[in-house]
Order: sequence, then structure tokens, then C-alpha cells
Amino acid sequence: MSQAAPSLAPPASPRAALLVIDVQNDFMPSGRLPVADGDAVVPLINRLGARFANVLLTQDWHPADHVSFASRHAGRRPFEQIALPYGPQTLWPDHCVQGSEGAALHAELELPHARLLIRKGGDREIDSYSAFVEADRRTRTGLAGYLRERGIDTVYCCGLALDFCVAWSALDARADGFATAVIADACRAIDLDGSLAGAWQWMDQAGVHRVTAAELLR
Ligand code: VGL
Ligand code: ZN
Repeated sequence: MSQAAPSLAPPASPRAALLVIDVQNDFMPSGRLPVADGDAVVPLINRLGARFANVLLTQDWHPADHVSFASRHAGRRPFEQIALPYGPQTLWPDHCVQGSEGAALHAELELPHARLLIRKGGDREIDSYSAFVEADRRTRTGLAGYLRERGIDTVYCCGLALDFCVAWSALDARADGFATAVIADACRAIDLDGSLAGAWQWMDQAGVHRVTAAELLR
């Protein structure tokens, strides 16, 4: 069943926020978990950010021995799946280690009026693709509470990677009752075993809107 998509407040509205997800060096083509063409989103996100009254960012921010790193698991390789207490977990190359240059935001990201930066994935035993709820599907980051307290009911998502952190964040925003859109061309994907098609399917079913940057910039 497809869920009715609630209408989106426009970017300039105090009720809308731009959520800029994981635009970090390790997700750039030269990074440790490269997303093809990942750097292409930076100028577009800068232009989008200027249109929004509310801009928030996330940073993937793992301890050096994080459970999502293949290096933590003897005999395992990046991009394999394992079972963890909270469910299936894809294993990744070491990436976005707290305080490392790879974990830093892209140097050309220019969002001086951004108000909030959420660092996620900091528990060594729990991953967190989503900016709202960690992978145990219980531990909350506090983002929904922040948005509600500030009267924000619409979330526009952009950044990296579309089929992981962007999609999970958009799905959780929607599940928390926010009108939610993904700005498709302000994202890039990893696309592992059909993950991109799967992400769009889940987002469509959940009532996440799909918009383009041009629609918001005109
Ligand atoms: C991400 C895989 C692992 C993302 C983060 O930002 O999409 N993907 N950690
Ligand atoms: Zn990560």
C-alpha cells in the first residue's frame, strides 16, 4: 500500500529544513568508501542551501573499531553482509573515523547558516545510516525532537549516499510524520546489489516525494 504523501512546505518556509547528509571526504571519489561522482553534489547543495531558512547537516562519525567495518570481523571483506544482534549489516571499508581527515566535511561545502550538525554511528556496536534512528531501530538521535521543537514539519534530503544514509533518513523522517522529499540530483548512490532501485521503491511506497534541484531553485 502506498502512503499518502503530505504536502511539502517550500524551501524558504520556516517550516522546512534542508538535511545535508554525509558530504564527507571519505565518500568522495578519492575517499575510503568512494561514491561515484560524489563531489558533483557540492556546488548544487551550496546553491540549494542558500534557499533554505533551516539547514542541518549530518556526519558519519565512527570509532576506529566500528562494528560496520569489515576489518573488525576476521575473514570478512567489505560489502559482505553479516548478522548482528539488531539484524543484517553490510560491512564497509574503514571510513569516517572520528576526527580523521576522511570524516571531515568536503572543504567546498559552503553552508554558513547551517544550525545543527548531527554526528551518527558513534556507538561502536551499532551502525546508523539514518539521521533519526540508529540501526538497532530503537536508539534515537534526537533529530526529530529538534525539528518538532522548532516547528519544522518538512524535510528535504540531499547528499550521500542516496541508497543508504539518504534513503534511511528520508524513510525515518516520513515514519516520524514529516513531509519528506529527496532532491534526486543532489544525491549520488553506492548501488550495491540493486540497493538503489530498492531504495526508490521503499521511498515511493512510504510517500517520500522525489524532486529535482531545478524545481526548488527556480
Ligand atoms: C554510508 C555506508 C556506510 C552513507 C555511511 O553515508 O550512505 N554508507 N556508512
Ligand atoms: Zn558509515
